[in-house]
Amino acid sequence: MVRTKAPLVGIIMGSSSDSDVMHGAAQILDEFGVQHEDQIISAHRTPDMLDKYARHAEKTNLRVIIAGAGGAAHLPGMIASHTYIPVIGVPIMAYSKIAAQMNRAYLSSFGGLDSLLSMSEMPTGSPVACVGINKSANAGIYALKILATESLPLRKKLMAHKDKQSRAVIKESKNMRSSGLSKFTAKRRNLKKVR
Ligand code: RP5
Repeated sequence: MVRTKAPLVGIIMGSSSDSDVMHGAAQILDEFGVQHEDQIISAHRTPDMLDKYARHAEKTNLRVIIAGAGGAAHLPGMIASHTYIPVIGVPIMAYSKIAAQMNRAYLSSFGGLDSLLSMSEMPTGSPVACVGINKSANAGIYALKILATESLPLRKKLMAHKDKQSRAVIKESKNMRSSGLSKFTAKRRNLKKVR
């Protein structure tokens, strides 16, 4: 475990409804023992908080900010325009359980593409590194990679993580080869049902 005392990563999101998706970033950082500070900051509902958060992030020496938002998703770009700290954006396919229960539209009209473009198409000057739609775990891994440029223990842990991924695929491939695709698929479906 690579335990850090102060938070190195800031995780922010536009709404509490983003938390289920953004949890993926926290999980991977927790797995690596990297502290993170999590907050809800809305670019359009709490615009005054953007600058304050950027100042706070610089003062507390956060190294990376992971910002998730759905819809027009200004949050990552606006935070990036307020600070030198690298920002990784997570486009969110907005999902509101409450709206769904009330039979109201609960998905963004463009299925997250609106948010992805809001982040990846930042005009020159305030870039946001953007992961795929709802791919918050990738944002976490990318943050770890940034941190690993200054931390040997973290670098070693990331390499071990990659090795683990490779071994898992090799094991699955061996199983598929020996059982054949039909049996392999049936077994996999059963496992899913048990889970
Ligand atoms: C964005 O609008 C948030 O990031 C969220 O993804 C989306 C919907 O927000 P709620 O209406 O669920 O608060 O600002």
